Amino acid sequence: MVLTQSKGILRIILSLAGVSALLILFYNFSAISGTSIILHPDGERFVRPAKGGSLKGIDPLLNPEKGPPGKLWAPGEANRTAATLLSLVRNNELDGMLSAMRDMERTFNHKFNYPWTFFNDEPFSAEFKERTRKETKAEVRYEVIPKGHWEIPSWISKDLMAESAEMLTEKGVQYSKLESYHQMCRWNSGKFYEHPALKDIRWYWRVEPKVHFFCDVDYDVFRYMEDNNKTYGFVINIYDSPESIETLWPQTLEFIAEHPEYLHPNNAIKWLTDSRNRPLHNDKANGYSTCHFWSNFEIADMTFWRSKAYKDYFDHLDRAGGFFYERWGDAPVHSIALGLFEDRDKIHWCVSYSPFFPGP
Ligand SMILES: Nc1nc2c(ncn2[C@@H]2O[C@H](COP(=O)(O)OP(=O)(O)OP(=O)(O)O)[C@@H](O)[C@H]2O)c(=O)[nH]1
Ligand SMILES: *[C@@H]1O[C@H](CO)[C@@H](O)[C@H](O)[C@H]1NC(C)=O
Ligand SMILES: *[C@@H]1O[C@H](CO)[C@@H](O)[C@H](O)[C@H]1NC(C)=O
Repeated sequence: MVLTQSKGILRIILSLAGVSALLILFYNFSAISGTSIILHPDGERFVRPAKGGSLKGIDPLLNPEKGPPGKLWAPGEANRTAATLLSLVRNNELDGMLSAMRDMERTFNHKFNYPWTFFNDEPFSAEFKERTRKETKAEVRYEVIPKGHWEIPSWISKDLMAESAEMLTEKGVQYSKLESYHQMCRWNSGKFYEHPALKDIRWYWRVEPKVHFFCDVDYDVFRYMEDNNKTYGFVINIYDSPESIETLWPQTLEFIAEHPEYLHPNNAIKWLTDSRNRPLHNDKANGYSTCHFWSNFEIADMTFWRSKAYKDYFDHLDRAGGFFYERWGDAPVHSIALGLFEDRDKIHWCVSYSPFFPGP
């Protein structure tokens, strides 16, 4: 993402889900035969590595450290922006959270001291608070999610939900029967930025339990985003399980038909609707490539989520019910909204430093 260059990017990617991310990457790059071009949301085309995109033989750690171009603010050089490190986490994920915090503090935050904001659908335990607080010099806040933001909305039919979960499970959609997973996806899609604790905060960096950050980041990443007018930073995009979002794109088209004014003239619809790389995905998802920014890592400007366009879009999706009758994830929802309603030049991937994607 922003923070970096090949080295940082790859380390973060590798760390995001450790070996599983690696496998997914490997799968993505090696499974597609024929085409050697992929589309990036900023509209550029990137050529796959000559060897077919295998990770073999590429050691990102040997590449020299470079930052993104432009002025980078070192620790102490400028005031902090209105930003927070943000985690939705359960009490029983304390160990994973501590390890993620240690990495984040060691590589970045001990130099900048951005506050941490922890969210939970139930109160944090004394142990959780005590032990997480010890990992940072920065301010730490523990917030309970209001019931109105978390509970399954009144217009959702529990019977229909249970039936749908059966069908989704048959189709192999992970977590279909886990109600809280649906609630988590909905909250991450359209609710978190409305929490009163974030009222005066513009930027967040999502940190999930058990993620790793290996690379030192010596400049203020949030300020970089702000100075360069970026809305969203990501490290990787991957294909979703089309079975989990069969009506997401049709619902989106319905919304656009009602609100053509929200489409940004410099949007990334070609990336969203690409059917060359994964024709079957596009087909099963009814016109959406299913390619999405993996939201386990994201740095974003909440001004975008708080805009009228996004709010109307989220409300439309929420009414349609797919967070519960299907298993719409926050990642495809965020990605589609950014791809349609935001200037694609404001979506930031430090791809030019990545050895995977030598420039065209
Ligand atoms: N407090 C709370 N946090 C949750 C709940 N469900 C998920 N989370 C958090 O939300 C984040 C994502 O949840 P995961 O279950 O890991 O979802 P995921 O990342 O799609 O799943 P995997 O990649 O398969 O691990 C994690 O940080 C969890 O701690 C919940 O019911 N309550
Ligand atoms: C930080 O903010 C304070 C108070 O607003 C201001 O006086 C100071 O000049 C700022 N420092 C920098 C380095 O911008
Ligand atoms: C960011 O946007 C502002 C306001 O539109 C503009 O003045 C500035 O030049 C932009 N900065 C960059 C780096 O594009």
